[in-house]
Amino acid sequence: MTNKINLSLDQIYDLSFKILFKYGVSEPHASAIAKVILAGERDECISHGVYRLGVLVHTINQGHVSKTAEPKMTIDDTSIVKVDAQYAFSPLAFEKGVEELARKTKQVGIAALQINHCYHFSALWPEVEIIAAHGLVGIAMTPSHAWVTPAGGNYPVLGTNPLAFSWPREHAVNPYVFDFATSAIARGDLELHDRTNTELPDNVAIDRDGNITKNAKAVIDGGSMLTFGGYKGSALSTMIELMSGALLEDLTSQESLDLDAGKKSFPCHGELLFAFDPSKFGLGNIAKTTASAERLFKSITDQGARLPSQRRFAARKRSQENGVFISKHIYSEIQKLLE
Ligand code: NDP
Ligand code: PYC
Repeated sequence: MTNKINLSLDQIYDLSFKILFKYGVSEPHASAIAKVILAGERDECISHGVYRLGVLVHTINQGHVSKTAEPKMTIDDTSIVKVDAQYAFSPLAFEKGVEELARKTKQVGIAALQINHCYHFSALWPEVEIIAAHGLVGIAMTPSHAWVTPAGGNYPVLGTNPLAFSWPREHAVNPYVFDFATSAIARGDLELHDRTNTELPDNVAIDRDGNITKNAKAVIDGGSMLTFGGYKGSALSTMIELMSGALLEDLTSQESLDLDAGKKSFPCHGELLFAFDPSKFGLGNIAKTTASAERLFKSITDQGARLPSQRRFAARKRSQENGVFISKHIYSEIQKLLE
């Protein structure tokens, strides 16, 4: 652990907040973003923890993102809650809309939260976990930048487009949650491979000539990423472009990358979330639903397989007890942001 530095969770939050505030981000935005960064670092999702602060500051310095705009929520008699982030970062827009999403869902059984015009940098599991904490099933999706070539194609048009799902469980058991990029590797992880000069896994990306490569730099310099599961990941990713891009009258990953115009800022687009109230589905016997779900989870874990997020929840417990261990290299880069 000599190349690591140990920080408490409060220190991670304070450091993130301080940096964002120094660069002019308003208190409510800095607080909402710092919470998300803290969650990433705490759960050992390194590509979406404090490492993100450098790109956040870079994005701020490009001058397009709003550091202060307050999200505007529109509530009408449909089951769709709309929040316009007004070209600020996404976490505050989510915070603004999620309570209303939960209220509508409990009223009518199913509702959606549409977020428009947000700069998006975060993992989606913190959001679907909040939906699960309301006792609701959650789904979230968002485009990103067009770094990913569709299966069978030869140039990138899709984003790394994450898809997240949560299922609430009773008796203080953590919810069932998965959250993954529909690319074979998340961009954040690819960037970390580039920084640490380590090889990419097999079959996740191609170089500018279309050859499979393990060299992250060759991907960043004119190559592209692949979807997971070939044409299946490609179709899921396309669905996410349609549902959280076109359907919301917001940008697709291609349009987001065009807007970026080579500045290497975070993507700017929309996000779509759904919530379902389990007590309003089925035939009126929620105990049957719960028992059925628990039987399924047990039949998975009984054979030695793990549930998604199990690693994350174990990491969370460790971090809550011992704080987090950050690479000294990343820590010193973050400290420079305060100079
Ligand atoms: P991973 O491949 O690391 O993990 C995907 C999911 O699978 C997690 O829920 C993980 O749980 C689970 N999992 C991993 N291994 C196993 C296993 N052996 N058995 C069962 N479940 C398993 O995620 P990605 O690298 O694809 O994505 C990382 C993050 O990047 C995501 O949080 C995503 O939201 C974010 N992202 C954000 C984007 C954006 O535009 N905002 C774009 C793309 C990605 P566990 O965590 O416990 O390992
Ligand atoms: O890791 O692919 C990624 C990503 C894109 C935007 C935020 N994270």
